[in-house]
Amino acid sequence: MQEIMTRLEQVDNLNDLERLRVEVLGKKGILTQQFALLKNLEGETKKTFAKGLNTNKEDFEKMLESKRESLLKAQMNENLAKEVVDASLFTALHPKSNGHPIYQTMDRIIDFFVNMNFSIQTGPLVEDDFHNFEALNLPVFHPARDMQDTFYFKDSMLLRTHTSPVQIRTMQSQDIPIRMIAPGSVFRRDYDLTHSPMFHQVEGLVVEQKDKISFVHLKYILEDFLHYMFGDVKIRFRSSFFPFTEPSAEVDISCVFCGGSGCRICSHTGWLEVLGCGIVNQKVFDAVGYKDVSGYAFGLGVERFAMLIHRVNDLRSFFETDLRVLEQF
Ligand code: 2U9
Repeated sequence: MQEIMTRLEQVDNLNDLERLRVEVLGKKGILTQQFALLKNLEGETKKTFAKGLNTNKEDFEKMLESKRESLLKAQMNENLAKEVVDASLFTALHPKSNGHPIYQTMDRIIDFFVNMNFSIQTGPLVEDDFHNFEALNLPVFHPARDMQDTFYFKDSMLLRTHTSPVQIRTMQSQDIPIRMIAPGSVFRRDYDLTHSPMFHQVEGLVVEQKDKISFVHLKYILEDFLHYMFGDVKIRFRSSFFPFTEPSAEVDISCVFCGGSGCRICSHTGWLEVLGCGIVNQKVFDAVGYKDVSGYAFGLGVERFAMLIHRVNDLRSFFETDLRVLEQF
């Protein structure tokens, strides 16, 4: 028995432990065979022998169990060491993102208007003809519809070509005063250095009682906004035309590349166009059932802003998801 206990002590894996258990306690095991001998004995001899055997069995089983436990523990530790996860590895290989340059720009634009007490409104990307065109004074045969090439679905639904339908929906569901911006993606059939079929706009709308809004309010907020975005630039308002505003203007800043002296990027004019705006056309208010109100509106393309801020000359580099490009922002 001493020899068995010594061997048990030396076992260093679970397989050998099970083999030794069978060798001792199995059907033909050493102890099992000794227990079988009891039937040939009688009286005191049998009692003494049985007692000795039981003690041996108990000792063996006790030690077997504690050995099994320590071997299991060792094996678990070994497995844990092999499966260890280095939680610092991911961050080391993937530095924290600054966010996509388009969204960085969009966030900065939104920050300005939120500080100016504008609310943020959103709406569906798939729109109907009324909200995207009709209500904005672009009726079915209006030539202005040709200004934008539109993605149409079979059932006369379309991908919104501007975020303006959000303003229409907001006016349909809320009363004045309205003081909102609509940031989001829009879709037009266009693709070149400065046009992408999907791009982002931020449009704004302020509506109050009749005669409470004039071009001065619009001019003040847009000048403040453009200085916030581009720093110390010159700003000029140029008369223009949009079906949804009357009067309308386009807004230029002095060229951020040449400082206004004229270069290839500003076509030697010294000016860059960055915004469109105007006093909301009365026909738009008629379409949503607003009476005795006045308002101003503006719109801008976020990609154009990001290109000017980061001095990128091909807008497609924003959408090619090339980390070597995106990591530079
Ligand atoms: C309502 C009433 C008026 C939004 C406006 C512009 C002028 C404009 C362009 C800028 C660059 C579109 O992304 S771009 O190509 N936008 O020039 N947008 S006024 O006027 C509205 C909108 C909604 C109900």
